[in-house]
Amino acid sequence: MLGSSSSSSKGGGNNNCDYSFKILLIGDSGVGKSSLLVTFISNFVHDLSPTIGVDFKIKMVTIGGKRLKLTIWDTAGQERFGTLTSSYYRGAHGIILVYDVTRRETFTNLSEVWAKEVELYSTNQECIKVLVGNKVDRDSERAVTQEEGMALAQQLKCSFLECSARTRANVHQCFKDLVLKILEVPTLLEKGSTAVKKQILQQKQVRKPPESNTCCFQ
Ligand SMILES: Nc1nc2c(ncn2[C@@H]2O[C@H](COP(=O)(O)OP(=O)(O)OP(=O)(O)O)[C@@H](O)[C@H]2O)c(=O)[nH]1
Ligand SMILES: [Mg+2]
Repeated sequence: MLGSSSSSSKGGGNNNCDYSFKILLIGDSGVGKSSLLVTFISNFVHDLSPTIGVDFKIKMVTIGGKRLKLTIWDTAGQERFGTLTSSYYRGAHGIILVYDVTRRETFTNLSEVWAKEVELYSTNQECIKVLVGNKVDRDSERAVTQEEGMALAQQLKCSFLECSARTRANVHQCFKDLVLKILEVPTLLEKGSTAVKKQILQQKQVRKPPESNTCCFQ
């Protein structure tokens, strides 16, 4: 179960956690990526302006006795950011692919644009993906059925959830499912382990040649 959690915005080191996971939100502009993030971080629902560039927020959660630091990256759906694209995806442990259930093109773009980008740039082969249909509170305007969402999730080999950042329905569930799945994958766990990262850092420091004052122009 997703235990007691506290949230903070930018910053925060890795010292107080067992694992540090990088999670990405992707999808077309206006599907509700930033709204989902704000709802998850602060339970606060309000109208947001389109994201400019890339933003991230940090949330600390305790799950199964492990302290986790989630760094959740949010990017503007309307602009591509060229050379930055690969660094956005690099090292991600989990990716949330979001579409708007009332706008069909946001659903087709997930398979035609976003999923291809994930394949191209994702560096963790076993990275966990969740497909999320947002804005289910506007059910009368629905343009994508739940069955279609489930079929795409099967095709993309990921889990599927419908939610609403407006009513908060299923928002926590979506992040919780993702984190629980990440915790089941040993290679992702190892990559997210702060203890392993500290060890690697220490080994690097040991290997560093001692500083010398002697002149080498001899
Ligand atoms: N009715 C409803 N409106 C929502 C929901 N989620 C987001 N919105 C609204 O949809 C609009 C776009 O939401 P954002 O969170 O800014 O969308 P985004 O995906 O971050 O967009 P970009 O930053 O441009 O990529 C805002 O007016 C939100 O208030 C939802 O679940 N239901
Ligand atoms: Mg946004």
